[in-house]
Amino acid sequence: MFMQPRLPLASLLLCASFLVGCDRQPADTSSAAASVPAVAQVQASSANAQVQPLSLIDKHATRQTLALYNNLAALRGKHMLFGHEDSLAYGVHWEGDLDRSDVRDVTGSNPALYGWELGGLELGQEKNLDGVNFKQMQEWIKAGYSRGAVITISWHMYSPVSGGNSWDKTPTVHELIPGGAKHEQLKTYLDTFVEFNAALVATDAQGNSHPIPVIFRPWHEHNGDWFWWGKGNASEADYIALWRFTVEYLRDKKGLRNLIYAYSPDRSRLDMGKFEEGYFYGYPGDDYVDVIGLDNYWDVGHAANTASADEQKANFTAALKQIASIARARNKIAALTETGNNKLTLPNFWTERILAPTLADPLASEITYVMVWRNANLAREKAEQFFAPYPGQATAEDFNAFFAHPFVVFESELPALYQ
Ligand code: BMA
Repeated sequence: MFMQPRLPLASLLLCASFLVGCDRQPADTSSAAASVPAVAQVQASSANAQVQPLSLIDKHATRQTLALYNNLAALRGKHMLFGHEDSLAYGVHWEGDLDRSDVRDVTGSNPALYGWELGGLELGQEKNLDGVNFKQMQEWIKAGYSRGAVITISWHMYSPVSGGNSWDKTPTVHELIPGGAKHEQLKTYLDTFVEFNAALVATDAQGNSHPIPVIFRPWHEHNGDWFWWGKGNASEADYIALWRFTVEYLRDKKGLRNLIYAYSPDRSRLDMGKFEEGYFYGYPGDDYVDVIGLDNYWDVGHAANTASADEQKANFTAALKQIASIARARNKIAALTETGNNKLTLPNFWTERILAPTLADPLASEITYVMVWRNANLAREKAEQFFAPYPGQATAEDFNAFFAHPFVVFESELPALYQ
């Protein structure tokens, strides 16, 4: 195991020009982290002078939140951040450590992006549906941010109508939207996040505190039929109303200024021949979305996908191209908001199924980040479920090759994303 020092952005961008063949030689680390140029500064240089700053749907977003968005945009085609859900909370063979990650156990670095999940917060539970203590989660979020990493949050919300979990298909959405019988309940549920978010505060070098930017990804995979907010369990109009209300409540009514809103349909229910038509099912509108996301487990060896590996790789590339193009047309960024091959059974998964098909096309490689899902703790959950390797796992070596590739950014190599 080894820890690489942060790579100053200038050298990242230099490496980036060719994507391959650029050795990860950490440049002069004697210059302190403070002197690492922000992407925004580099963007102002002649090489990127034509890049227009993007804007968020929250016109009053904090400086750091807007900087994150534009710095992610500036990485397009050059680098992709690697993320992992619940990375610091537990691993396949460990639990209880406060500063550990399966990703770091294998590569020496934490992921560049941390996914966290709120399911159960709305019920007043101390722990989320996967056993993560919310107070500790706040500490991990602060720690990740203090190291320069990115935070994203999803929410497998329980149904306020049936009391069942998010996979309970009881029609619920119509009752939650304005005018619905459970609308007030939705507000109290959202309030639990407002309170949770209030604790996500950091202090800058000048001693001023600010809220930690969060890529907020509610109501995901809505074009599938497995969640109560999904297709078939809610009408498209009601889904859109739910999304819009969520944004308006958090942004306009509660004044949260640190959120970047990510929209993420599921690839398994998208017909590649009619991608946009399917992708925009339930789209709440350009004024309600910042990240053009996609959850894609389908093209990376999903058990039910009978297509050949080559077809899957081609579709993986094509799907990334589609979302990158949708994002470009709307002056937004694209991201692979969830992906992974459960139990990592495919050889060379990282380089052959994620990296190569991403780099296969310049537009596809405009994806700003890729996040894999959680590594369930085997002893506690008594079921094998993991999407990142742990030491000794069959893809660990290939994961290190993925880590070592200049296109892929882990926490140890992050440029300054918040300036
Ligand atoms: C699913 C699985 C479940 C988990 C849920 C919410 O994809 O990982 O085990 O409870 O996400 O995190």
